[in-house]
Amino acid sequence: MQKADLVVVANRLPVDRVTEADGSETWRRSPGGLVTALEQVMAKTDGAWVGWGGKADLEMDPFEFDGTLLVPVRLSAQELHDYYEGFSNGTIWPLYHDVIAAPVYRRSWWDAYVRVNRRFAEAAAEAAEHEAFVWVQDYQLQLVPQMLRELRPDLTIGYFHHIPFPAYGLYSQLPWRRQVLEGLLGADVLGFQRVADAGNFQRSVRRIFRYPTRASEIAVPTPEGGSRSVIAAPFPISIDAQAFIELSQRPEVRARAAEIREQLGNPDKILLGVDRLDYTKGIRHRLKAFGELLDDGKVTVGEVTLVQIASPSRPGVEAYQELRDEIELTVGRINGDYDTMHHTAVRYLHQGFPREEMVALYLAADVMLITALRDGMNLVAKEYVAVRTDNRGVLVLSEFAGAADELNTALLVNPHDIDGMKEAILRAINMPAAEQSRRMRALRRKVLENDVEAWGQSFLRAVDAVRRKRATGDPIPVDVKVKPTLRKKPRE
Ligand code: GDG
Repeated sequence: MQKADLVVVANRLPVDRVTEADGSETWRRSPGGLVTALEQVMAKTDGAWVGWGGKADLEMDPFEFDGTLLVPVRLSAQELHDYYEGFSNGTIWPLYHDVIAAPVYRRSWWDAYVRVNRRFAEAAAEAAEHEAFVWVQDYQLQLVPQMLRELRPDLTIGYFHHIPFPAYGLYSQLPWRRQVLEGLLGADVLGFQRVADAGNFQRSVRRIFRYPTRASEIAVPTPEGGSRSVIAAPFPISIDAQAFIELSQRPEVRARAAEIREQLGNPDKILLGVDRLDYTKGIRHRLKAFGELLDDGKVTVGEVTLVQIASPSRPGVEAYQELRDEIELTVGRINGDYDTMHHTAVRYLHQGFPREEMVALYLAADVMLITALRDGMNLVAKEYVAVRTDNRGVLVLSEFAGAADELNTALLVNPHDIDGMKEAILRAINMPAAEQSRRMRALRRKVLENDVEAWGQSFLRAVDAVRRKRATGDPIPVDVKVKPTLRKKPRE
């Protein structure tokens, strides 16, 4: 097999298997944010991507796609149940999102997680050139860094954590808390979304292992009796802002935005929510606030419509099935009480859409509602801001989304405070154009400056610094050690 200088390891390959009209099966680039985020990094070098192909028991040799070597990892249906739906999405996801839902601790899930992580590590070890850089992505693969280091000590290893890292008081619930930290500490650079996530991680390392830390540098003992520098720092992820702007300028997308308004019966104000159907996103809290505003007569159907896109997610996990039922019951009640023949209170769509349609929705929406109870970053917030080139529109943003650290001129809300959220929604609906513009300008500046390319570059700069230190003993520069990309103070 050909070897790569840069290997990305992620739960999923960046492609989806699709059936053509003639019945044949091919691959198509998947629309996900991670794909676009890493595309630019991959384009510059001989890259390989290790991941699951999206179908149980798919046994396939590595193959080339758009200049990248794709290395499929085989997972059985049972492994998907235990490693993916079980340990990743039934244990780690709720625990790391501050136990919004109760995490389930099951030893058979953990065993599968270890086994599958080893398989990913072995595939990455196989694909990597001598002294290559391997970039592991996210919570499904927390053990891969250390497993990989044992297999291939010559590699430089990065890990990016897309979701929050919880405070020690919660993290310590995890029966395998030592093993998971050991797994992560196999990396040279650990990237988190927020200052607070990197801080929580470091505190867990100090509490459990007592390893010394200085700014973002952790001294991890080596088997030889020395120590190794690991950087654990915030690198807030972003979007390809220019690509979103470009889409938003297309005449057909703009025409579609106007058509959406028309089809909704030309309400004065359109509120929009776009989320994977997930209990972390605060969809129920948002509906509660909106429903009460209708009850109070503060908003009227026909004048205001809420469009809620809830893209289908993790249908095999029980908590998601229950959430879907609850949301659909609530939407049904609100609409039953308030709809007219001409207008709906909530236009709810449990569907996925092409990116063009998403951008048209962002353009059509006067107010974007992001009310996550906990969210690593929330790219939807950044996408909405990027396409508002006329500086109009209002972003209502939960302070519990990582994006709030940067996008602090949004209307920040605590989604648990329903009255506060109602006030913010009313304020957004009635905000004068000059204030919209002032806030949106500041938001757009942040998103355009800190785009996904800047994110990738700042991570790779930290990787280079660790490499240099290893090769020449040069100390890690201060700008890498201390909050590499965020300029403002942390908000705990
Ligand atoms: C995780 C973390 C972190 C959604 N529905 C459709 C669609 N989307 C796109 C959005 C956006 C992406 O999916 C969702 O990203 P988010 O960041 O909002 O949320 P998660 O999926 O939970 O992502 C999160 C992220 O990783 C990155 O690190 O920010 O905190 O939870 O790009 O536009 N795209 C299309 N159709 C849909 O129906 N085309």
